[in-house]
Amino acid sequence: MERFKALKDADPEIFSSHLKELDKQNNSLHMIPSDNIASPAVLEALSIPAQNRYAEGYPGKRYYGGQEFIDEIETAAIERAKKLFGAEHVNVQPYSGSTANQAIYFALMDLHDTFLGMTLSHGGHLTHGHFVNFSGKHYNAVQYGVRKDDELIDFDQVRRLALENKPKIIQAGYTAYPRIIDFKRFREICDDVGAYFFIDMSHFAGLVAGGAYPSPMPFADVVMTTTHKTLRGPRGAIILCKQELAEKIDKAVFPGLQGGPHEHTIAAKAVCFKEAVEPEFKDYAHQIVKNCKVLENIKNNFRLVSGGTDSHLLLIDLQQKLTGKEAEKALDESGIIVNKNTIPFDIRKPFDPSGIRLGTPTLTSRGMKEGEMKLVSDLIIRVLSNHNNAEVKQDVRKQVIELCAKFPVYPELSRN
Ligand code: DSN
Repeated sequence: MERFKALKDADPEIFSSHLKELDKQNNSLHMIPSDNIASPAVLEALSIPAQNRYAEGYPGKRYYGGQEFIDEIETAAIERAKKLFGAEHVNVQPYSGSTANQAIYFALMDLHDTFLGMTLSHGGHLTHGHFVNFSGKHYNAVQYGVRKDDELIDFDQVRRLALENKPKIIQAGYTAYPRIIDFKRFREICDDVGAYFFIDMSHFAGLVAGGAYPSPMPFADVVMTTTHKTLRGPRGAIILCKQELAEKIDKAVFPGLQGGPHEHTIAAKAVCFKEAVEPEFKDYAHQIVKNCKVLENIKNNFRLVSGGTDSHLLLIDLQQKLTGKEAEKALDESGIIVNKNTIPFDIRKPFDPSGIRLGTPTLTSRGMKEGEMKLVSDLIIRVLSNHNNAEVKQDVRKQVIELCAKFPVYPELSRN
């Protein structure tokens, strides 16, 4: 059967947008570090008819009948995630990282309780306590950051804020921190003040699964990860925790926050966990980091926050030679997709900050290695150094298309 034939016939408008997006993914270098390319098996799982069912509750304890096969799917996802990460308990129902984080706070704190999280502009996330987000409005979110001199986590500040504020939770795990996090130091501070240690490993979970980044599991009380970033599964999230917190976490997810679980997405999560124990996934995870290390070349022309990377992402300080917004636009015009990003102690505003964030998960999933990354870093430097030069951008665009043609995205998908 022709792929997406029913969609093409029923809704040519959406089908056409889908084809254009597929072409964009194929003909550009996607370097937003939270993006990736899910496998065809994950995409297929997302379209199975399990999507038709309501299944409030958990396997064996549902509020609706006829759930034996839905239970099979969810139990497989739970068991596979437990094995993959060495977790005592896993909840696979969260719709997204934001609702998963909300569930964790809901489970472990009362309204207006205090927690410590990293400030957004130093690499945190809105749900780590930003004042515009529920996490900053419903709780007393005390924010820590990185040191000015080396842009690494300021553990003296974390300890001081923890002692002063006696938080219920200390949160670590970020969206724009290129370095390895010292989980042990956080654990020690948590123990000193009697706080739960919560790690949001969304960005690096695939690296953990593949052994390319230390596992937070031995140190954490609760860990959350989205399943679509380096883990390369469907959009969604899971919560992993110690058995003693299992009931609190499960009750917070359902009935606390969510309704019917998205069982087709849970099936796709199960597929992703199966893929992530394969030897090829280890190679992929290590290759992500190796590829990112090659991009450190960029530091010959632009300053890298913290001087480089140990992970899948880099943060470039454009040093006022151009703004983040200008850089994002110039790279986009050249076929390289990145996102503007604040840098620690940024003097500019988030909508046009001083930096850009980029990473290697998507290019690694396409099969690119160190040789291609050297070319990619040269192209990025060329565009950033000539961001107003249309000829340069056109030439880079041509080179990007040539490179992309060698590493097609979903070649098996019909374009008719
Ligand atoms: N929006 C994600 C990111 O880009 O890092 C975090 O949720």
